Amino acid sequence: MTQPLALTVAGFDPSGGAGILADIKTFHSLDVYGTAIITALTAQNVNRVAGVEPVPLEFIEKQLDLVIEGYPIRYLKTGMLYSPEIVKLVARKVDEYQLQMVVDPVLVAGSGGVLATEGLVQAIKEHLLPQAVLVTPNLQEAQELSGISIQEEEDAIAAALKIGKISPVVVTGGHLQGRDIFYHDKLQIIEGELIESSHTHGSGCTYSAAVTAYLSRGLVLEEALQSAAVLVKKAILRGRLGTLNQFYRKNLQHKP
Ligand code: PXL
Repeated sequence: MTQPLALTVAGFDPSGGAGILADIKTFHSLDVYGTAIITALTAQNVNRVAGVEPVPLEFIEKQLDLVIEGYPIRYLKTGMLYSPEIVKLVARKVDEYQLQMVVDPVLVAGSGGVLATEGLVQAIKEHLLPQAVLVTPNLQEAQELSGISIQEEEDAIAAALKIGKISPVVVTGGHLQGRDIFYHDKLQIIEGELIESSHTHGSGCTYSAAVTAYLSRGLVLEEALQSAAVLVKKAILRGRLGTLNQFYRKNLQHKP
């Protein structure tokens, strides 16, 4: 079998825990060849975001065209897209090249630093979600996308049902006893356990990258979600420096 490929379109977090670096480490650990397009540079560590420099739109487009011209990419994931303009560009390219897209609707960093500009949530809903094979909000992102305030599991289910009208969705566990709520035609609870850890910076990126990698390896959506949840749990347990540790090729044991 030739090595599967995937593309991430996301921001650069120099701390190495989240963003493009987390995505590429995760792809690599699952033996998926990773390609990457940076939407914005950030200056941050696990405690704070000190700056964001978006890449010019025309240059993002040029990179996308060249990667897709050079490689048979079928699956991509999006992370920090930062502005409605970048969202619209990615949506146009996904349509043009008929790509299968997993959307991680990144709005803020683990530290609370803002990674989005005005109108991002609306642009994601309008332009990206109708084309997505999956959207992977955490509780806060699910709240923003649905407009439903989430205090307990019932609220997260209501948010999943609402977002699920536009795209298959998994609302990731975090604070809901570690369970993930998946809605695609029907509701499914993906059991997990809540892990108390301070090494969670980048867990959303790693999860959505793992789902994308498993899909590119040929798993169906539900299997990809289950496998990604197991991987992220292990990565959190092995965390270092306030971030996850994707433990590279040792992850090959997760390979189906
Ligand atoms: O985890 C969300 C995220 C995504 N993308 C970038 C980030 C972060 C969190 O810090 O820095 C670039």
